[in-house]
Amino acid sequence: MKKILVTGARGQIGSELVTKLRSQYGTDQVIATDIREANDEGPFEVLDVTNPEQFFSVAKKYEVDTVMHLAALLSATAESNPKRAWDINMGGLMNALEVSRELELQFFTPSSIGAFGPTTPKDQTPQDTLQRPTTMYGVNKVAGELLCDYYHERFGVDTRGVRFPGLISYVAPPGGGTTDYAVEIYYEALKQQKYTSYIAEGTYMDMMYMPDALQAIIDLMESDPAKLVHRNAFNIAAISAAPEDFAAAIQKHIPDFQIDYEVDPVRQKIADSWPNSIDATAATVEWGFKANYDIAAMTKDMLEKIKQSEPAKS
Ligand code: VAH
Repeated sequence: MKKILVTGARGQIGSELVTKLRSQYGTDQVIATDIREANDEGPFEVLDVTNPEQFFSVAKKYEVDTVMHLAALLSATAESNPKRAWDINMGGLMNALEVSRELELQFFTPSSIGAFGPTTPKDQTPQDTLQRPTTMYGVNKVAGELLCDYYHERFGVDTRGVRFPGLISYVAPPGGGTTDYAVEIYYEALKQQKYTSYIAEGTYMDMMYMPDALQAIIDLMESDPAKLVHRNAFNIAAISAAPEDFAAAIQKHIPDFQIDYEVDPVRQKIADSWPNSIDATAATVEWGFKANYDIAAMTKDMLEKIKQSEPAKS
């Protein structure tokens, strides 16, 4: 029976991943951890992933067999404090890998389209290609991909991971990401029928609805390891879109919705360094990856779910 420790459990991915894992494997089989205390219906521990002793003792206490390591600073926050980002993103990852090695645990951590840079082919970015990111977040992601490969080759740790696009969800808002606009736009559309985008018109990035992201994690972790040629950095993709594409999808439900632009140069520079779209063939061939939500289906569901969760405000 799987017993899973999740770090960053109060984050955008973690908050929904814990719920989905508990529905699949049982509440007591999933230990949620985060740097901040939480009221949680299942097992929860405060865990600072940069503290190796604390990390080891929590994993040992619950006798977990899997670590899903999500605790990290995202791209925009990392650019504002690169040294702290290195310490958390790389120090935390090393501790997670060391615990997984010592306790012989299966391991998942996400990479990102942020692992690519301005010299990477921008359209249908290949699975194996040039990776020279120009952000601290991207440096962390490339180094993380290589470190996870190393722990598999050198120590036999069953490490696995995907390169996530920008993730869109309605449960826990993202914090400090470049793609956060694609979440904010839905809330603003319902609140005031308009949104001022900090990312310029015509800026394409790969995006994905959270349900597809969560299913991808479970499918990869349950897949036959003998079929995995790549392990820690599978490109996965669903929706290549620019701000005006979100606006057009929203206008099908809120005809008066308007978008305008006040570009944030820092986050625009990050977005411009990332691909317009990525090729997910390897994930489909090696473990059957498939996205179910396109921008129309995601928009319909996002607007409905936000209305249900915030009836008074929207
Ligand atoms: C960010 N949402 O914007 C994250 C993600 C691909 C983007 O890594 O930093």
